[in-house]
Amino acid sequence: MSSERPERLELDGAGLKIAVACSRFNHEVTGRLAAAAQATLRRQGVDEDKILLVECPGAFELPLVAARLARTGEFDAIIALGAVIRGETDHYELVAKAAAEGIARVALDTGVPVIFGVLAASTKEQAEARAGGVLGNRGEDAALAAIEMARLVAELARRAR
Ligand code: INI
Repeated sequence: MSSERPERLELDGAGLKIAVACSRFNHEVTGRLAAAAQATLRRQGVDEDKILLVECPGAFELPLVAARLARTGEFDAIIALGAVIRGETDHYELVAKAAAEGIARVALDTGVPVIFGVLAASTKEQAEARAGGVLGNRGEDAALAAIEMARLVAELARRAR
């Protein structure tokens, strides 16, 4: 667990339904993000059968997958996981920007929390450090953020009634 934000261990996932959208590009990294996200959801009380894992080719495709999942109306939150690693070209920048902007847009357009769990790193080593290495696992952070946002959005909707 990284120390970038305070831990919310009391977060209760019971009764929530959460989708994990995970891109396969750099799968050695994204597989670890997805495993940690799913394990954290279960640890926080989300039922195994209320967790849906969906894979897609790369981080660029995550916004569309998240949008489709959000529009089913079935999920309390969606976790988008990917790893964008700088290569020799500007492709990295384009993919990272499209993923970040697209994921933010899906959340705002649908009202369903979509958690940004896409690592952007200069090297594979940097990405690995954040996928179960010395800097924690962003998949775990993303799962906690998903539960927190699912609860918060539900509470805000109740208050608005
Ligand atoms: N996709 C990633 O998830 N990470 C990367 O680092 C990456 N790079 O660097 O190319 C990447 N490219 C593929 C992209 O996400 C799409 O899958 C592809 O362009 C097809 O639309």
